[in-house]
Amino acid sequence: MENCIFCSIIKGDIPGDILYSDDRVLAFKDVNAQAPEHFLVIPKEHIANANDASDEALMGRLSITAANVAKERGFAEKGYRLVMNCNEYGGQTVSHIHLHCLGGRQMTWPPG
Ligand code: DGP
Repeated sequence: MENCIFCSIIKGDIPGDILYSDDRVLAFKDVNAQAPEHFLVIPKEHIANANDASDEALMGRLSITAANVAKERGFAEKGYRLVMNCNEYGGQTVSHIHLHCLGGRQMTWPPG
């Protein structure tokens, strides 16, 4: 989609620190890391947010990819947090659905 920063990363028009890529999803480091480990997993098709998601296999692929990348990077055993923000109250700032994976430190609850 035009003017979508994550679509531009998928196309290679702007650089991303890519951790994993396959036919349907891409994982890359978050530019504004909130933890020692912080990456995003996105679908390669443009879906704005969780309200627009309907492909169960694709949504599952996002989670499984996050777990696999966390394992590869060596922080899965200690644990991590998966977060998907949706729209204004969820704090979503980029309108291309993405799953955050945060790890490498103790997380707290409740989230802000
Ligand atoms: P959210 O607030 O849930 O919409 O998270 C969007 C995240 O995307 C935020 O943590 C920062 C990250 N981000 C925004 N622009 C870029 C970019 O150009 N490159 C990368 N790698 N991450 C970005």
